[in-house]
Amino acid sequence: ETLRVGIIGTGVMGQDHARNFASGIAGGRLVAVADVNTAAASSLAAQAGAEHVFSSGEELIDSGEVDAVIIAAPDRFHAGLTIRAMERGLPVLCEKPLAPTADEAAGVVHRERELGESLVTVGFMRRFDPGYLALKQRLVTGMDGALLMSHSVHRNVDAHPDGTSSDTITNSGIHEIDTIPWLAGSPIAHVQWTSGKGSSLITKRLDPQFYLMTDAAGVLHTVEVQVQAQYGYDVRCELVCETANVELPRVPTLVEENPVLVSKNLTASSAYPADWRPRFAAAYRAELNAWVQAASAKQIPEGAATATDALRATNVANALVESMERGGVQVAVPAIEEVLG
Ligand code: ISE
Repeated sequence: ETLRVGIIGTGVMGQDHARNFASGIAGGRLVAVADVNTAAASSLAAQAGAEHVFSSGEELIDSGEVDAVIIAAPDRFHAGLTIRAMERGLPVLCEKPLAPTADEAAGVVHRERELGESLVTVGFMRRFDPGYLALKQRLVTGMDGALLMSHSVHRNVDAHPDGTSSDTITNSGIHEIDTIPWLAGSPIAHVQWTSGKGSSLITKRLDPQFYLMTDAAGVLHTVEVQVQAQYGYDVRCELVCETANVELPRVPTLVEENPVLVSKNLTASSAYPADWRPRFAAAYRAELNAWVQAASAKQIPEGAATATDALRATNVANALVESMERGGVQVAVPAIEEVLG
């Protein structure tokens, strides 16, 4: 039986998931789209062949027309919509982050525990990226000795215009914050935020930012996040192990539309993607396929981020925000049991 899916939100990610459904996802069909901007919802629904249009996420969730929901509304609506879908017994794929604050994310985990059913998958798609998966598989074998350090770089072409310095952490850096402990197999225990000279091209946030994070095993992880890098979408990750150094290939070679390096006129060149969609296209497709399969059985895909994983990530992100607000002091990450109260 085909899973009837509804998408809430018609921004970049709502559109991207709809496009993936239109190109065929086994076992699932997009049947409904919701957005307060009903014109945008109607036009996406028409493009994707979805028959129902709603002017709010709540109406879509309550409609009885969907078996499962993708939440791609702005971050501040994620937790409330997720709880509503859970209460209706609908499996959810909520875009990251589950919430900008650990308190809101904890609210979702509380409700999930009360309801006694885990129906929430959080869209940390890097967990489905072939490159990150290969890093993880290699670490698990132990063939390179112990992990000693990791270095990550996360650069966007330009930032969401209204974003703040905290949003850089809770919306962008949150990817590394989720991926690093997933790779290392150890939770982040201490964090420290720092920055130096900022770009004059962006006024609302400090950019770039730099994070030092230590996991429970004492491994040091460095993260640079720059949301106004201009030159291209660029995500790097390097693992420093005892007997080897393992890293993701540089981005241009991974862009599906332009997988070659061209040398011409005394110049070597290759295209960077303008944003995350081409870079993580394979990850998004794999994530959606796995989620549709799992949601049909009211499950969460193996390896995907659960609500508790997402709470853990937001909890670390909030500790980084605290470090930033306190002038870059080191902050101990509170245990999530503490946050859950
Ligand atoms: C965006 O929401 C994403 O999730 C992208 O992967 C990330 O690179 C970007 O910084 C975020 O704003």
